[in-house]
Amino acid sequence: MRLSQYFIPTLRETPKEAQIVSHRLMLRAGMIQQSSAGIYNWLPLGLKVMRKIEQIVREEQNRAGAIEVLMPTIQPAELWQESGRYDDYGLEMLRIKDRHDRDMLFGPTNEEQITDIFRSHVKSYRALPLNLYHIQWKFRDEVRPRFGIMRGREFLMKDAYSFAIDAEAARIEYNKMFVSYLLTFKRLGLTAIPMEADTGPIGGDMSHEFVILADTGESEVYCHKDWMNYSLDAGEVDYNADLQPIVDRFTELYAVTDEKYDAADCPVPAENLMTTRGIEVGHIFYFGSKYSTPLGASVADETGKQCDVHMGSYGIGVSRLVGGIIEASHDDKGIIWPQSVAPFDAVVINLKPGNADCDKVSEQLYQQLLAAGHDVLLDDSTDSPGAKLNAMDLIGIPYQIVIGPRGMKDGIVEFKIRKTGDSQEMSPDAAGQAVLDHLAGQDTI
Ligand code: 5CA
Repeated sequence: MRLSQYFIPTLRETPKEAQIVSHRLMLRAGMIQQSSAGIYNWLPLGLKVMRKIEQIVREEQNRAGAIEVLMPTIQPAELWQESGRYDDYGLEMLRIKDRHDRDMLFGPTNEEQITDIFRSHVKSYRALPLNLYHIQWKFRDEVRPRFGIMRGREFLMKDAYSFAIDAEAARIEYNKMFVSYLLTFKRLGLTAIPMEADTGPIGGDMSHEFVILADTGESEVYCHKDWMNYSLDAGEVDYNADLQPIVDRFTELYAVTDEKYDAADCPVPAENLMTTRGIEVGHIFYFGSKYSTPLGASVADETGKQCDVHMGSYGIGVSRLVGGIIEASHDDKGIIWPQSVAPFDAVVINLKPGNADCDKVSEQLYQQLLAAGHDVLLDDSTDSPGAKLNAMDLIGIPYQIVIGPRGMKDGIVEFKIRKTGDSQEMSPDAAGQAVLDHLAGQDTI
């Protein structure tokens, strides 16, 4: 992509309304623009990152055996009246009337809708277990939308719903999602800690919040400091095997959100306890037959007896993650994208468009990286060199090749790694190769 033909409306000034770094940087990098309180336009760069996150989430859901569907954003009120949540959900639910005066709503979550799909089609235990998910916009009329897309009113969520014949089979489904979340967040360059949490309006008696640590997080969290050394490799996971040992390993260390914290019975001595703030990027729930009983989602078991199915639901805040990753990975110059979600793999910065040597070498490098299958940005804009370099540091593409007239006299360009700031002068060929080598290494931050 040539910057001169693209749309990245960066801002020089720091927007006053933005209180946290990810919101400031997203506005300054031209990723989003507010439409109304808690509702945002996604501009090209923001959309690209969100789509990459969405794709990683999708791949990991599929790998864990969940099956993608797409439910509508607008749901009929009747389903929520059946479950009893139509009144309970209160002012957070955006209620709409259609032209026939029918009560509709913009879905804040989809337990009822998915249970309706299930009860219409599944009648026997033989079809179980089943896990269906979608990635769809939600609306919650939050009292205090804030921090940009981190607590929006409209936001993109991946929500999966599992159906199983009994509590034991449901736990197996819960464990698959638990483990897939660890792998998903790792691919996004994040350490997300599963914490015991309250279930809120979704309900149920077992739940874990997946929290990334950041000073600007909304909730206070308490966890054992050894947590930071825990990590799971994809190679360790076999979704057909018993995942309980992995879940046990990742729940044996103390980690709770503030609603569950009680200083009096905290088992971790003060010197080993981290009290910090966190951002909830995912939340998983097991709630048995809370929805299947009122909505009549039952199947015949092996003996022919009708049983209400045991359900769980599993959310990931896809749009929130864009901000969450920035909170976890930035410096005073701007964003530092992990390679897995970077809006472009690399940028070729031509400091002096119009200079024949700079144009020729920039174009060659751009074409070489494109031909190797990479998504590359060519900065061919006519801003001053200083403004260009600042803007590219701000938007945080992992690798830069900088081509300027001074270097061109000696046949050299600069290869720079955004994360470390390391830069080296070298021939254009060597710089092209350096980018290819780094991209092949799949560095994650
Ligand atoms: N039905 C369940 C699981 S599918 C559910 O709705 N869970 S939730 O309420 O915890 O939301 C799932 C995830 O969506 C949260 O972990 C969070 O990452 C994200 N999320 C929730 N509210 C917002 C919001 N207002 N803005 C951005 N992301 C949000």
